[in-house]
Amino acid sequence: MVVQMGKDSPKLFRKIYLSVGYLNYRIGFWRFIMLQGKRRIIFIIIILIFLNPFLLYTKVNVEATDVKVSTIHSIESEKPTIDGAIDIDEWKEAIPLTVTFYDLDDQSNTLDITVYSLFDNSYALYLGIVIPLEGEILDSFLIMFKTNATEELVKFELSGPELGDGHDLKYFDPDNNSTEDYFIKDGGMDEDRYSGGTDDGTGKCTNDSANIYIEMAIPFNTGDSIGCDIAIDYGDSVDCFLYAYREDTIFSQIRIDDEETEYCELVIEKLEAPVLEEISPSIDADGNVTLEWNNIIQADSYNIYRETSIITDISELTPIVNVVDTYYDDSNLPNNEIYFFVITAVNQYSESNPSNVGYVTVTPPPETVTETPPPVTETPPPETTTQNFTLTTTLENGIIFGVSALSVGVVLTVAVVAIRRKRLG
Ligand SMILES: [Ca+2]
Ligand SMILES: [Ca+2]
Ligand SMILES: [Ca+2]
Repeated sequence: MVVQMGKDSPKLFRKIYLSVGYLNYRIGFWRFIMLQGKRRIIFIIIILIFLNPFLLYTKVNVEATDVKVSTIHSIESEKPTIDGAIDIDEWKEAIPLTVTFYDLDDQSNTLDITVYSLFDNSYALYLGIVIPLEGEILDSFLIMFKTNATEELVKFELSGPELGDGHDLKYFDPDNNSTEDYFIKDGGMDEDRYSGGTDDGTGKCTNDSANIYIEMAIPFNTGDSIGCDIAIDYGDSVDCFLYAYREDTIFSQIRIDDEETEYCELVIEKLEAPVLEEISPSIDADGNVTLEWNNIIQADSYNIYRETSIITDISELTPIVNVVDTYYDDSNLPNNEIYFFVITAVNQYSESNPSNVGYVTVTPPPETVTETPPPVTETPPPETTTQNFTLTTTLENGIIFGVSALSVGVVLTVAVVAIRRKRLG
């Protein structure tokens, strides 16, 4: 079932059909194939004339018209009660963001709404919306999430802006005081539950004389592959485009004069997991090791987990210690074990995913044999003398050598050889 948005004002988001020029182009193409020579050239000219609207059509489709203007920081918190009352206590962690809406017909007429966002550990996203009423009645509030990466949030067609196909859309209806789950199909809104999907998300509103207050809860991931729902996780972000019908006025993030669409990036600000540095040395001899990791901006402290088997899940583990610094000296670890460590970042609301696993082997150093070194006897260097003197010796054959003291060893050897030769002879 395709539903037109607003009461009876479908002019903004009505389905556009292909231009006449485009159809002419398609027909002309086949004719062109069958033509020859001069008639073909004439036909090219005719086709170019007909193509003109098509070229315009193409041009407006390829231009980037989505412009990010702000970030909705979704903060981890306790779950707010979705009753339409934006209670200060339940939304105290949220960071209020002002989003400017522009009257589609008179862009100088703007409306500033306030957006809050939280999430909790049940994988649900919460939105708090405050829309000034200024004496009027809100007909609907809509938030469209970009769930088709290849489609712009809003396209500017010849007939005007049109929602991009395949995006998830949560529609808040004050009359029924409920949220309905849609997606964009052929430029129109199609309800998930009528297209084989499931109706996901809840919402409630209250109002006073000044504002309407809306609270919505949206699952991170519905598993609904037909209704084009968001599928996000901690740390993810998703682009979204907001708009509202207040009485007969369409207020949206569309900048009609510039053919642009402002949008917000919504970030699920889950605490980032620290990165544990490699433990050095990886074989430790004294059982004292130092762990170091990076600083996580939103963390108040860090949990340290240590096990003697590899850590794949910390849900059943108890940290050995919680520290505020980005290092820890673990000491007196018993010998002959491998120790595995992971670190998590912690703040008031949450604990990050575990870091990478660091490990160290603690083993005593090999026994050292204490050998007694031999006594060192220092021999004083021989005195060198420069005084020459003559050694005279008388050998058996009567040869007399006269040598200097510096060459006496050589000469004595020569002398012995001489004696042996004499005996052999
Ligand atoms: Ca509430
Ligand atoms: Ca759905
Ligand atoms: Ca949907």
